[in-house]
Amino acid sequence: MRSLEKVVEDIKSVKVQGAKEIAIYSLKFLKEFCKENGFGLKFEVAAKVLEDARPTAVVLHNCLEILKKEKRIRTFDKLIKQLDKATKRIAKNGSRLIKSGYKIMTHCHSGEALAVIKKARNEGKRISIFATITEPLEQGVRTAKELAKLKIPVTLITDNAAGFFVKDVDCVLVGADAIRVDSKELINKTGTLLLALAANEFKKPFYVAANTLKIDRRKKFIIEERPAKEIRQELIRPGKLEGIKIRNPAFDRVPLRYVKNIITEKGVFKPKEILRMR
Ligand code: RUB
Repeated sequence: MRSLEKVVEDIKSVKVQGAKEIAIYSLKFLKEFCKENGFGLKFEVAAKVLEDARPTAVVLHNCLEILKKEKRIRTFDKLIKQLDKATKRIAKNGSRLIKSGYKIMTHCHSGEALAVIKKARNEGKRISIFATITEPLEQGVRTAKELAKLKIPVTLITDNAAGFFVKDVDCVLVGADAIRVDSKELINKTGTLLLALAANEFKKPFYVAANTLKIDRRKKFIIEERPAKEIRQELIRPGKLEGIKIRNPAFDRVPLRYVKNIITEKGVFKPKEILRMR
């Protein structure tokens, strides 16, 4: 069994990334941990450490709430299965929005958004993708590589060029770390807000692929700020930026009015329908 420290390190360093994958990776670890240690204080501490590793995404939190109530080992498998099944349904539901010939813009690396793209392609639709590099960690390159491997035509662009190219696409499709009920916001990788604004300006549908465990009713909510050292190394070498403060938030807050539809495992919904979901 991997140590808790190693699992946390894999998550913090973004070796494991994307809200769903982070939740599944943590659940797999906690399942083995609970087999040895039960659901007592040790579990609570380990769960909290994992939740705090990437505190913005809500899936793991929602899964832990269920586990704390049910306190059963088989709940881990149930939740992992539920998340994987949700992705398949999201793919199917989302693909209905994608027509053959569509150009789609995406941002960062979202397993759920990618599942929609892959499904559309598997259904024989001719589609092509614009993927933003996604500064500073360049997760969009991973997206582009994954698509290229599947022979899905993909163009990699800088984040700054998203506004330039958005007028040429048919829709924008991104994932979600959380859908905040109280503030009526989509939370996703930094850069998502500017993309949503640009898409709305050019009247391009802005779609979000998100399972319903991403609905976020937490009272306490923080946007993770990541270390300055993730910003280009040549810029932050000692002496280069003296007297300059660097900030590196990991996620954007996007008002849901900019989102046309949220694609979930239960169907495709308007944001206000998601907010009413129990
Ligand atoms: C990833 C990101 C993804 C969401 C959804 O950010 O913003 O769009 O997490 O991913 P990071 P998924 O790389 O910082 O984790 O659809 O895979 O749950």
